Amino acid sequence: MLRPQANAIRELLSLDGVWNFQLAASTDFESETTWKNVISSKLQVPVPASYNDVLADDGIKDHVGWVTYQRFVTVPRGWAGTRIFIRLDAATHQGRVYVNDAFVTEHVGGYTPFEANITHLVSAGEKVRLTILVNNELTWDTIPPGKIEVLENGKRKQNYQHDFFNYAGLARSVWLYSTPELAISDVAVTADLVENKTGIVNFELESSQPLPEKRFRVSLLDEDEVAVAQATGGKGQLTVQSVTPWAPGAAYLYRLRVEIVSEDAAADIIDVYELSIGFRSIKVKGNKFYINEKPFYFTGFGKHEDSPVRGKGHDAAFMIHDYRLMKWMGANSFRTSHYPYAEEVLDYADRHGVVVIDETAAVGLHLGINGGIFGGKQPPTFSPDTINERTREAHAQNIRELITRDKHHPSVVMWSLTNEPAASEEGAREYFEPLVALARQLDPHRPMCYSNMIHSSPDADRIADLFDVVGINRYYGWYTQTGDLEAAEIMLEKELRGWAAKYGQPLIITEYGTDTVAGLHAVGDVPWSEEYQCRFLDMYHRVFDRVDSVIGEHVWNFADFQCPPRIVRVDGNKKGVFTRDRKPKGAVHLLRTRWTGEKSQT
Ligand code: BDP
Repeated sequence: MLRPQANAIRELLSLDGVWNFQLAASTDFESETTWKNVISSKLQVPVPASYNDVLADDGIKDHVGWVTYQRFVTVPRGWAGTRIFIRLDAATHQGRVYVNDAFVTEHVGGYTPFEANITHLVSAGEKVRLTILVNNELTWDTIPPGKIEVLENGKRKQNYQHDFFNYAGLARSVWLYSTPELAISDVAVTADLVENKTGIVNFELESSQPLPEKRFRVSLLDEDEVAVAQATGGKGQLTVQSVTPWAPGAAYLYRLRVEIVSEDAAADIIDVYELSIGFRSIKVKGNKFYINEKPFYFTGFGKHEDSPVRGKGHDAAFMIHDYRLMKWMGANSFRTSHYPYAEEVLDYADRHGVVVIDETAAVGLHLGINGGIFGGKQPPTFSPDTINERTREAHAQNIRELITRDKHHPSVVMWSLTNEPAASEEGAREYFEPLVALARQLDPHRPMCYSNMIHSSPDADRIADLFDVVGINRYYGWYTQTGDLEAAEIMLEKELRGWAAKYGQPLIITEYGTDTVAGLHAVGDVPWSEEYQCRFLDMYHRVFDRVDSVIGEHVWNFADFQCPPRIVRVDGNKKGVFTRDRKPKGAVHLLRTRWTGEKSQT
């Protein structure tokens, strides 16, 4: 599936804006008439945005089940004779699409795109009714998993193990687009950097109808629009002897231009599609991570797609602001914790040389993590009644969709297949082994990692050796040894040395941080104060600098973010070094000094 684009041949119509909205009454789609009715404009919501916080209504915010989005759109008159598609960049967590009265497609998985050819259902110049049903339910069959509980008052409540609010709806763009009848339907491409100077592109094209080789034309353009390599055919290789590499902080992008030309292979272009690529090499060797043959040390954050009012709605202003703040602090990288982010986020990282660890939505595969949710003794995580084969199939689908979607981005240097699973429980290895194998088959080039939690000590963990890099989320000095950084320092160092000794892989600290209330100051080690956050980070940095296998540090979190109501959270998780509206806490200056070497004004 190709991401839609507008160019001389293809057209793209954004359906972002205000849609009519209502809670859906039923899940019985055979008899349900929700999508056949015209929905009133009494309630309206913006797209892209999570709907939860926008309407200031708890009944909507906490609704468990389906909601309906609807709008009318006129198919452009000039699209006669083209193929017409509807594409959703995401529907969280399940979407069903209808054009007028006809069901078109459905998709489960809240953070990856899907589309459908609707040419047979619409005519150019015609006004059509688009209805999108979106479901926010999480079950043992979904990634992330969850469980719905029916309360005493009959209300349905969504429970889940992960620590961020279950925002839902159409948080990314919706598009109509056109392609010619005879079109490029897929472009698989890899870009390798050999010996730090030769660029090799392998490509494989698919078209909507079988075509002779001579009808495909491929060229590679540099940033000055100069064609540096060309080929004919649907499958092949381009070699560029001396390329400008893509490097962290020094991005250089080439454009792969793919064309279908007319039958006589003359200048007539029937279809064209362009993709940005970059040449860089990645390697894990010993306990180091190399980009373009140089050891790379990750500095940055675990992030969230989260902002006030719009929830997980993609917002270009917040995105660019976050990137600028990270650059100012000397952060060279981040992890898309805990799900695939909007594709625009990766485009920006490609363009600006930011390094990305790209994570699946497999978070919360650990039933022991949230004591209390299910009451009493926790059930085992991996069992036929909890995380089971169907969960694993959903996880596999998420891996397939993530890798297919993001494989061509030079900014993505590693896949993170899961966050904080029950890696020390029985069944963990059986669950993960085939998933790691699948990911390696889909992308034999990039390293794989996962982020583990405190229960998975080097002795207890059953899966770390399946991965190339071990991601470590640790909170000594916060959840344990609270307020005692001296004791925490000993524990942290002991554990990191344990990991280094056991497998010899590189270790990246994918989470460390403290909840911090902006403006709370204290002398001494007082948890929740800005000073404590600084002293905690400082202590961790001392330890990282002493352990050779540590190849990076991602503070948890870039900014405060919203969570479900819980007594350990005060209007959300406050571990950001920025507040939710991106005001700095004291820790940003400490990090800036460490990561840039410059003293920042406090
Ligand atoms: C880890 C999770 C992360 C949480 C964080 C925390 O990976 O999602 O927000 O801890 O507790 O367990 O703040």
